[in-house]
Amino acid sequence: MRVLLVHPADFPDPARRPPLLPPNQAPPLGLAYIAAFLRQSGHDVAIVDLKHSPQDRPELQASIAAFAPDVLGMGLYTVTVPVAEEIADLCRAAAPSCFVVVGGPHPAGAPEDCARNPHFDAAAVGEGEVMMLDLLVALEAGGGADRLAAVPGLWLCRDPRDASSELLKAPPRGWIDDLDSLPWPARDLLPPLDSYAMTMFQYREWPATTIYTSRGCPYSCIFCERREILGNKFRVHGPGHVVDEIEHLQAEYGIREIFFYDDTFTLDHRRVMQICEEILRRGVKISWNISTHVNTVDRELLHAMRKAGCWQIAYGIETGDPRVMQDIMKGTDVSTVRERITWTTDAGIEAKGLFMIGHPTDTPESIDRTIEFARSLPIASANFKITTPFVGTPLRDMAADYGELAADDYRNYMGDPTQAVFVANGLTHEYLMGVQRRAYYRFYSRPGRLLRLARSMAGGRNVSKWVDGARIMTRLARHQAFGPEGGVLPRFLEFEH
Ligand code: B12
Ligand code: SF4
Repeated sequence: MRVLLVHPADFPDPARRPPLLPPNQAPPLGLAYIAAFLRQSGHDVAIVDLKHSPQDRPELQASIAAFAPDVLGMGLYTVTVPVAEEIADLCRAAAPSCFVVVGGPHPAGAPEDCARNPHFDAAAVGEGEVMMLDLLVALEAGGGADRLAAVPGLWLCRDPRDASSELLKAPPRGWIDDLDSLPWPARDLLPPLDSYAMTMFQYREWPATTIYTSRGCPYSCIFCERREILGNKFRVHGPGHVVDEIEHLQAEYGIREIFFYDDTFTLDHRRVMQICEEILRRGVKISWNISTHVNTVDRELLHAMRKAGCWQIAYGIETGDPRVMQDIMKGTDVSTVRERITWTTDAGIEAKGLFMIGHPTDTPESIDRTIEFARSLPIASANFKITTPFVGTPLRDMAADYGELAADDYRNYMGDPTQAVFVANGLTHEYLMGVQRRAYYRFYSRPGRLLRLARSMAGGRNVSKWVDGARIMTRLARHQAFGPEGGVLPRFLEFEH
């Protein structure tokens, strides 16, 4: 069958001001994994990454018509639901018999919402590789609501265009245990990897790209949707497979830096030690950085990681207030955070702090504590996100009891303080906007940190990073002087992940 996988993003809007920074793009690895798996079974697959390569409506409709897909699969975020509805309609106009299925973060948290959406034929809950293959087999056998509803993980309405018709829920799909049985993501179906913009804080060497070496997270942070998306059972690619993938990326794409996008890369200490040993044993020269939870690192591991090329760890810290830390069930405490970050910098690795503002039990005082805690830590960089209650999270269920939840417009799920979806009792939109700016100014007002920021912009041996840095500084200066918002530093520093 002919399968078109689309990573939706807003259509180009000439009236909208270009962002200060190119948005973090990062290849859609989930779609690339699905594509590789389907291709292995003989299906004809293409990927359109609209986040990377925007197309306007007529252009997209023409490319869909040219490919003539039997199935359109889209990976949906909450914020991309409205545009995905438009894409589904364009697809029907171009290829009327095409079956439209949506999967990824939003359907994982809100399966009924997506299954009842008359723009889509079905919603997929869980990992897409085997599920899509099962779906293609069911469609090849003639489709029909009952046959499709036997595909584990699939939700649909008996009449897909009638939201009030019977909702059919297939049994849940189990998680893929043996990740090494999956082929590498079909990066060859994506635009060239070195044309993907990453934020300059995510790499030291260029070209850089992302790898996902584990799935699932056993922690229970109330704001996080990861468990709905990939489960709470931690599953991994083996060390040999990970280093093979690094070597493959070096050989095929000239990659010199890897960002391990795993949620908790260091959860399995032994595996990470083995990855480091394998990198050294094979003499692989690669610069890399990761994200993880503070509890999962120790001194030995950090030293081994440094030796194998790791230069930065982004830690989800979320708050500096001990009470809020408990309320959000982060599974750690502020003294452990400080200890592990000190160990990290002692090992010669830079630490980055990921914080959130506007937790349900946040107050102006607890937010001040977060800002001061961030300032006091030996971290080189930080970001301060506005808390967003995604559907499917415990936070979403409790949000209305703790503040004002304006949840209806999915376009607002960008974490932008001007359109905050959730404002905790005692806070306001204006306060959130002001305090986020203050957080950035306070954090970066230390000369050492400003210097580090300037160093990030300077590219070392990377000419493209120098060019980017210069362009951004020019834009910053222009906006700072003439822009309507005044302080644009926060917007500039609010990298995406
Ligand atoms: C990498 C990443 C990005 C990248 C790449 C996006 C991509 N599509 O891969 C970039 C930087 C572009 C990005 C941007 C944003 N992101 Co992001 N991102 C992630 C991150 C860290 C990892 C995703 C990943 O690669 N996973 C690994 C692969 C293997 O898994 P997967 O993508 O989930 O895919 C599997 C299944 O979900 C499923 N599946 C996925 N798609 C489909 C489609 C079909 C048809 C089927 C059947 C199955 C299926 O099968 C796949 C393989 O098993 C996640 C966190 C997380 N762990 O999920 C956040 C996350 C997905 N992002 C999030 C958000 C909010 C955003 C932004 C809105 C941030 C912002 N403020 O700008 C933007 C919006 C993007 C846009 N399109 O406009 C949220 C989404 C929550 C939600 N419900 O909306 C997450 C969950 C982080 C969070 N806050 O908790 N992101
Ligand atoms: S540790 Fe990270 S990935 Fe795991 S539940 Fe918490 S925020 Fe989500």
